[in-house]
Amino acid sequence: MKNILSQFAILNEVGEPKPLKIGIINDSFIVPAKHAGEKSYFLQRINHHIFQNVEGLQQNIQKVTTHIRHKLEAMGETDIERKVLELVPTKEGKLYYKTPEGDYWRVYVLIENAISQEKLTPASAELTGEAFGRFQCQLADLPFDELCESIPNFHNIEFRLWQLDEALKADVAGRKAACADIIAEIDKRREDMCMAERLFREGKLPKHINHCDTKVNNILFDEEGKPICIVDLDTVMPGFVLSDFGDFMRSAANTGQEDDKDLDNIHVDLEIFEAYTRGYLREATFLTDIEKSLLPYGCKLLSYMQTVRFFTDWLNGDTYYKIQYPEHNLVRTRAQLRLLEEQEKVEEQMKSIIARL
Ligand code: GN1
Ligand code: MG
Repeated sequence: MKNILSQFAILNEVGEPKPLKIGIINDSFIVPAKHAGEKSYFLQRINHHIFQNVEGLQQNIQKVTTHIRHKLEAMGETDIERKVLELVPTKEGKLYYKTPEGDYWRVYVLIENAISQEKLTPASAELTGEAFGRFQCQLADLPFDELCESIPNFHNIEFRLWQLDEALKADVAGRKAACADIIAEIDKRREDMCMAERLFREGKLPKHINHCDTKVNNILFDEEGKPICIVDLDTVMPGFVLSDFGDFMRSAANTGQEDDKDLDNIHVDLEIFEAYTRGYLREATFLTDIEKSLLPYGCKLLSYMQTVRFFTDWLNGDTYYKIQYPEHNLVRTRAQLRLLEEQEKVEEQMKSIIARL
C-alpha cells in the first residue's frame, strides 16, 4: 500500500493505512497524518467491476466538488475544506491511480472530527433534509450532459426489473423455487413502480443531478449533530429527485435495519419523515408540483428498487453486494420488502404531511 500512496501528491508524512468498514461496494482506509496538525487522507480501492468507467466516475466527482466549492466560495463560507470533498490527484495529475494488476485507487483529504451515523434524531433529520436540499440546489445549474451515468441505468426501475427477469430465467444458484412469495410481491407492483419512468418519457417528470445514494451514513456530522459534508459521490448523476428523497427515507425513516432479521422491527418513522421533509422542502426550492406530490411515491419506489436489487443479487449467487453471511441478500430482500409494505400503510399520512408542509 506504500507504493500506492506514493503515487499521489500527498505532501505531508503519513502513517499506516487503517481499514474502515463502511459501504458495501468499495474498500476504504484511513491514512493518518504522522504529525499533529497535518492532513490525513481517505484512501479507497474503487470497485471497478461495478464502476466500469473509472475515468468518467472520477471526472464526475471532480466536476461536482469543484462546482460546489465555487458556490461556497461565492457565498463567503468559511471552513470550506470541511464542507466539500477534495480529491488528491496523482503526481502525474490524474484523478486515480491504476496499479499494474489493474486495481483502481483514489485519495481524498480526510474530513477530521466528523461522525457518520446510522440513526438520526428528528432535529438532526431536519438539518439533514436541509443539507440534501441544498446539495441538489447547488447542482441544479450544472448541465446534465456534463456528467456521465457512472453506473448506466443505476436508478432506472425498468432496467432493474429486466435484470431481475434475466436472473430468474437463468436461476444460476437454484434459489428461485423457494422464493415464490417474493416474486409475487414484486410482480404485483411492477406497473405502478414504473410510473416515474413513464412520466419522464411523457415529459412530465424532470431529471436533475442527484446523489443517488442518500443513505444516512453518507453524510458527515459534527459533534453537535450538525451536518457538515455529503460524501460518497460515486453515484452522483442525472436522475429523479425522488431517488434522493426516497433513498434517505429508506435508510433513516425505518425503525429497523436495512438487513433486519426481525421484520417486526420495521416500521416507518413518521417523526423522522416529517422532520427531514420540512428541512428538505425549505431548501429544495426548485421542485415542481408534480415532484413534490410524488415524494411519498419516491419512498416506495426506492424500497421497491432495493428489494429488486438485493433479490437479483441473491438469485445470481451474491456477485454484487458484499455479504456477511450466506443468506444476507435474502434477509436484506425481505427487510426491504417489509419496509415497502409499511410505507404503503402510511402513504396517506405521508401525503398529508407533505401537503401541510
Ligand atoms: C450500495 O456501498 P454503499 O453502501 O455506498 C449501493 C446503493 C445501495 C446500498 C444499499 C454503487 O451502497 O445503491 O442502495 O448499497 N451502491 C451501489 O445498502 O450499488
Ligand atoms: Mg455508495
